[in-house]
Amino acid sequence: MTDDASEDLNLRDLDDQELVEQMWDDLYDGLAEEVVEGTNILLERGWEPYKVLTEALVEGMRIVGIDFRDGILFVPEVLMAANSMKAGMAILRPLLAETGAPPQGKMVIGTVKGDIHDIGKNLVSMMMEGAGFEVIDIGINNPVENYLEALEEHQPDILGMSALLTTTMPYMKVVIDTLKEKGLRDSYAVVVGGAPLNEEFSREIGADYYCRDAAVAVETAKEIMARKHNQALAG
Ligand code: B1M
Repeated sequence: MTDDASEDLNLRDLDDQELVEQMWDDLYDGLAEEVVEGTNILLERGWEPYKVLTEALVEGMRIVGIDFRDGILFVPEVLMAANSMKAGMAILRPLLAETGAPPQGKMVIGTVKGDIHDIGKNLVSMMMEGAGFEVIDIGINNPVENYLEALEEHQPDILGMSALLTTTMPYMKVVIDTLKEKGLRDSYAVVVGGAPLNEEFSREIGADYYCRDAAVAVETAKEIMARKHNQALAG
């Protein structure tokens, strides 16, 4: 989509809606510098970081996802789009973490074995940090051993797992079953998420909560902590 006209384009000349649409194009084209510039301009114009995240970046990636599905975009292009999205997210991360929310609880989070998608997981981590949670992010492609190690080391309140592929989402059950075998299942609230998941799947594999997006993950995590405090008071 890059041409001479877009190279000459001054993003500051665009109104908010035009700028957001241009950012969708720039994300699609993998133009990280432009996505960063657009992110900064929207923030300068008083946009809340969460609004920039959802309306400019997440929506841009949704559009990329459609053309990836339809065979119009391929892995290398999508990887560039993902890197552009990450560049924009890097600007927003400290702003979202800076909310001054009181300390809440601790979460270990990771993408399951066989799966290297991490944008959604990173977004959940960012939003959770912003809500006052300590987040230990163990990255992508995690076998059950990695989860067990992190749980033992950090003793979190919540275990979060992310999966973006229909072929990798069943691995969440492997982790949950292993926790059961080791008598550890009840020590953690298990929260799962990722585009191909749903409530029913979450119930089937024995997770405690399915969250459709990062905002729901934060609300759910707060609920988990409130319940835990109430139980501690009652006990
Ligand atoms: Co992939 N990919 N990809 N990909 N990719 C999908 C997932 C796909 C749906 C695209 C498509 O065909 N339409 C498809 C899966 C189809 C399926 O399983 N049925 C697919 C495929 C097929 C593949 C490959 C197999 C392609 C290939 O190699 N031929 C390959 C697999 C690699 C692997 O993992 N082993 C692959 C590779 C890649 C890239 C590396 C190029 C890149 C990933 C880069 C990266 O993550 N660093 C990539 C991308 C970017 C996508 C799409 C386009 C976008 C994903 C994304 O980042 N979305 C995706 C299309 C789609 O999802 N529609 C696609 C934005 C992000 C904010 O949303 O991750 O859904 P999402 O997170 C959301 C919620 O799901 C939720 O909160 C977030 C929003 O707030 N959430 C949680 C997520 N985790 C959560 C955890 C929680 C709570 C909520 O609690 C713990």
